[in-house]
Amino acid sequence: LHQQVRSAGIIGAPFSKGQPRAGVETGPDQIRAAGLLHRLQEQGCAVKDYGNLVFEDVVGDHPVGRVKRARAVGSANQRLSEAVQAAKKDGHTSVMLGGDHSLAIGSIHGHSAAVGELSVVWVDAHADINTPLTTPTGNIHGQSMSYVLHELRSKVPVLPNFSWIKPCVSAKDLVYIGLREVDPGEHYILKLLGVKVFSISQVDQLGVGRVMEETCDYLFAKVKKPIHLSYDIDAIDPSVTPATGTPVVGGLTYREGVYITEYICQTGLLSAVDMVEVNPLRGQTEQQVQSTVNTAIDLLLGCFGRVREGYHPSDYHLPEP
Ligand code: 6HN
Ligand code: MN
Ligand code: MN
Repeated sequence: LHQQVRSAGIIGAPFSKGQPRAGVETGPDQIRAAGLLHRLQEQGCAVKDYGNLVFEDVVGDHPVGRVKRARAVGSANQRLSEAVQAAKKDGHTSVMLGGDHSLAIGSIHGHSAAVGELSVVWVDAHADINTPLTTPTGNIHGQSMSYVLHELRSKVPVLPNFSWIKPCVSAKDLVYIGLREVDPGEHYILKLLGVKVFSISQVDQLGVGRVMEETCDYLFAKVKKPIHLSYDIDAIDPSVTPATGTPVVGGLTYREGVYITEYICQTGLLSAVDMVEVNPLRGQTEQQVQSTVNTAIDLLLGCFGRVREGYHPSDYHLPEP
């Protein structure tokens, strides 16, 4: 039925302070309530649920330059980093349910602390690579990659509660898929560092099949490193996943989005995944919320071996009349 035994270590991260919109902190519970654990088990995946992290309130978290709520984001991510390290040490593929995308800082940091050098596949409408000095909004969910990239170390001031973060990803080990709303400072950084980007325009040009082939050819050119898949639900078109804080028209189709997860899964190198920015309060109807949450689940099922062609058990016998 399944080529290899997979196991998912689920970490709920009900955190929203990397951006201003309430509701994204309910993502982990909504995704669980819609049946994620049962659906994973049904497809033969072992599951360990570590529950939800508890994040302490930070008083006096006033802006640092333009950056909002740095202290809360720094301490939440430190806690998350430890949780991801524990899940990796227990032998699981780490699954971080967000929460906003600032959580990628701790998730990537913890993953790298546990396994060493990583490849990062970042699927998003946005590049989330503003520095604290280029950010147009001050929201840290738009800056996550800048804190973990070696190459940006000298461009990123150390914020309060961020001193534990050690850059741990090289620009050559990062691939973006689905970008369609990139700020000028971010675009400059991507060109400066020569980051591999498959914008939504390249998905149109090449098709998702070639995008994934080229993604893996590029990442595996030298050595095969464990993959960190950071999946922002706003990568998918808002007609499918409207319940998110920063929707951008013209996104990946449901099928393209799922194909990315199937392809990454079959590399056998998926070691940690983030599913972030599901915000039930941003849905205008129950149907919009359900469509967003169910798509997040289908993306995670794809990460753990679900294939759309179907299955049969290896001992299947055709009934004789
Ligand atoms: N996300 N580029 C914008 C900013 O505020 O820096 C939007 C970021 C969106 C972040 O969707 O995870
Ligand atoms: Mn985004
Ligand atoms: Mn994002």
